[in-house]
Amino acid sequence: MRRGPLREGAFTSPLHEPRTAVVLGRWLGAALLVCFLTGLTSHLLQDPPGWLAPHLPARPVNGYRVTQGLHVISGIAAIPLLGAKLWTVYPRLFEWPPVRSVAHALERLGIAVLVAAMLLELFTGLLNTLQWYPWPFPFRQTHFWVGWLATGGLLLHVAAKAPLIAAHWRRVRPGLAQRRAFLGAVTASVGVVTLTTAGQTVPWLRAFDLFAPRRPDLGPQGLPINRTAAAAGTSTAPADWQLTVTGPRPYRLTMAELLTLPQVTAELPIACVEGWSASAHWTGVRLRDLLDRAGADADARVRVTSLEADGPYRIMEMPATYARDPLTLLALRVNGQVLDPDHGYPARIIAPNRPGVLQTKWVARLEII
Ligand SMILES: Nc1nc2c(c(=O)[nH]1)N[C@H]1C(S)=C(S)[C@@H](COP(=O)(O)O)O[C@H]1N2
Ligand SMILES: [Mo]
Repeated sequence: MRRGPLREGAFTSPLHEPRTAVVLGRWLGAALLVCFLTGLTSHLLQDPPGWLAPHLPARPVNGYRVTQGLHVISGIAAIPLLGAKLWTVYPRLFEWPPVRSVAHALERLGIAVLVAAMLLELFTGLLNTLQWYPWPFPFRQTHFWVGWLATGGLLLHVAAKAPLIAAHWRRVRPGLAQRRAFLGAVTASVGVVTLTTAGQTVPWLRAFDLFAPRRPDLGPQGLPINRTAAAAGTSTAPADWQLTVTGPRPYRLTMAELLTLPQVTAELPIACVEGWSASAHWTGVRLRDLLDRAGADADARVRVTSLEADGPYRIMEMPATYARDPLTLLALRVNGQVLDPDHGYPARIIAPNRPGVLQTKWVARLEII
C-alpha cells in the first residue's frame, strides 16, 4: 500500500522538521501580520463604514503611502517565505495513516483551508499589482474576505501548534549547517524580491526597481497613470467645461474664473492601492474655499463626480475631515504645468492620506451633502 511518497523514509532531507518550520513560521507570521493590518487599514480608508468615515485622519500626509507600500512589500516577501515553509512541511501531506482521529482529521482540514486561502490571497494580491484579473470574481471583496479566512486559519494553526512552536522556539547548539544554508538562501530570496520591487514606492530604492510593474517616475509629467484619458473617454474635455458646485448656494465656474481664485501649492503623493506611489507638487484651489462659497457647513461631506462616462472611480465621496483640510485641492496644475489629460485635465482632486483610487480625475461636479 505505501508506495512513493507514502513510503516510510521517503523524505530524506533533515530540514523537514519543526525547528526549520518554526524559524520560517516566525518570519512568515511577521510578514502576514503586517500585511493583514495594513490591508485592513487600506480597506477602511477606501471604503469606511458610515460611523468611521468622519473620524478618518488626513494626517500624516504620507500615511497611506507608507501603509500600502508596506502591504505590498510584506505580501511580496511572504511569497518566497510561504514557498519555503510549504516545502519544509509538505512531507506531512503523505502522513500515514492519513487520518488518526477526528481531531487529526479536523486539523488536516484546517491546514487545507489555511494553505488554500494563503495561496489565493498572495496570488490575487500579486496579480492585482499587475492590474491583471484573470478570474471571474471581484478582486477587492475576494481579497478582503479571503484575508480574514487566511488570518483566522493562521491563528488557529498557531494555537494548535503552540506546544510544538514553544518546544522549538530556542536555538539548539550546535545548529544544523544545512538549515543555516537553507535559511540563508530564503533570506537572500526575500531580499532580492523586496529590493527589486520596493522601489515602486520607496524613493531611495528606485534605482533597483527592476521587477515592479511601475516606475514611479515614468509617465507624463513624471508620474505614472493607471487609467488613461483615452481609456476613460476624457482625452478632450468639453470646450464649455464648467465646474458645477451644488449646495445651499449652487454655482458654476469656468476655468478662467477658477484661475482667478487663490491658488495654493501642496506637495502630496498619489499612493495607489497596487503598491506604487509618487509625490508631486499640485497647484489649484482649496476644496474648502469652493465649498464655503457654496455655503457648506463645516461638517458637510462632498460627492465628487468625474467627466468619465463610467468606471468604478467615477463618483467619490469625501468626509469633512478631508474636504476641510487646507492641503486638499481641486488641482489644476502638477509640477508647474497644466494637468495632462491623463492626470485629470481640466481638474482633479488631490488630498492627503487617501488611497489613489479616491484622487478623482477629470472632475465635473462637487455636491455638498
Ligand atoms: N475619474 C477617475 N479618477 C481616477 C481613476 C479613475 O479610474 N477614474 N483612477 C484612480 C487611481 S486607481 C489612481 S492610482 C490615481 C492615479 O493617478 P494618476 O494617473 O494621475 O497618476 O487616479 C485615480 N483617479
Ligand atoms: Mo490606483
